[in-house]
Amino acid sequence: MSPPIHLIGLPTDIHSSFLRGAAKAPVRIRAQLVSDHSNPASERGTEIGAEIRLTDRGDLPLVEAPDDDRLITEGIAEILSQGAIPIALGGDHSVTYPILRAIAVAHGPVDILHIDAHPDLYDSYGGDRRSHASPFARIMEEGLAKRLVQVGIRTLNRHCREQAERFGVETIEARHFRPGCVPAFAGPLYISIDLDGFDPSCAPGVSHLEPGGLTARDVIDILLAVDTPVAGADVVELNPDRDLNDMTAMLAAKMVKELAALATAFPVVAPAAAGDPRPPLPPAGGD
Ligand SMILES: [Mn+2]
Repeated sequence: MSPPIHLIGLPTDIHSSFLRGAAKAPVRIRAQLVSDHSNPASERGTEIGAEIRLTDRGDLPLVEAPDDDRLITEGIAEILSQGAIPIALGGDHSVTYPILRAIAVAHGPVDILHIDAHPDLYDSYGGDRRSHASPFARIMEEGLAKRLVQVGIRTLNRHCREQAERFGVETIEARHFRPGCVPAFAGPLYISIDLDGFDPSCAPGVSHLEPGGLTARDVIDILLAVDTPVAGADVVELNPDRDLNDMTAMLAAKMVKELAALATAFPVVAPAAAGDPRPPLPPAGGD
C-alpha cells in the first residue's frame, strides 16, 4: 500500500520581506481542499480518501522566533519517522530550508523541482540571511540538494545569476518555458511550489505579483509528467489578504491534491523502513 501523505501547516511570516499575509495561508488552503466547490479527484485519476491517504496534522505552533526552524525540522522528521510523506503548507518560502534539513537526514541530498518567479538565491536580503528570498542559497551551501531545477523564473538580477552559476542551479526561465522542457529526475524528489511562480492572472493572492508567469495548466502538466519517487513537497507564499474570491487558495489546494496524488503514485522508500540512519546535521546556517 502507498504511504500516507501528511499535511502540515507552517503559519509564519517571519522572513517575509515586503508584505505580511503568508502566515494566514494554511487555514485557507485547507478550507478549499474540503470545499464542496470541487471533489476529491486528482487529475491522475486517484482520489483523496480512496487511493490517496491524506491526513491533516494541523499547524505547527510557530511563534516567529528563531527557534521556529527547529520546530519545523523536528515536525517534518516526525512525519518521516512514521513512514509518511510530508506536504507542508506555508508560510513564507523561508520554511523550505528547515524542511529540507529533515528531508536530507532521512534521504540524503535530494533532487529539487522548484516552481517560482524568483530564484530565492540571495546570499542575504534586507540584511536577513534567512529571508524568504534566500532559502535555496542556504540549501545549496549545506549540500541538501544534489540537483536544483527552477522553473518559471523571471526576476534574475546579476547577483542571483552569479549565485545560480556558483551552485550549479538549472534555471528554466519563464521566457524559455515550453511544455515538456522540465527534465526527468533520478530522485528522491522534493517539490517546492511558490504560488508567485504562476502568472498573477491565475494567482493574484501573493505578496510579489510578477507578470509573465506559468499557467495553472503548465504546472499541473509538469506534475503529471513526473515519474520519480517523491520525498516531500511544499506550497508556499499564498497571501490571503491579496486574494480574489479565494482563487489562489483554490489553486494552492489543487496543487496539494496533485502533489498528494503524485507522491501516492511514486512514493519514496520510507526512511523508517530503509534502516539507513544518517549522521546528525551540522548547526543551521543563516543565523
Ligand atoms: Mn517567489
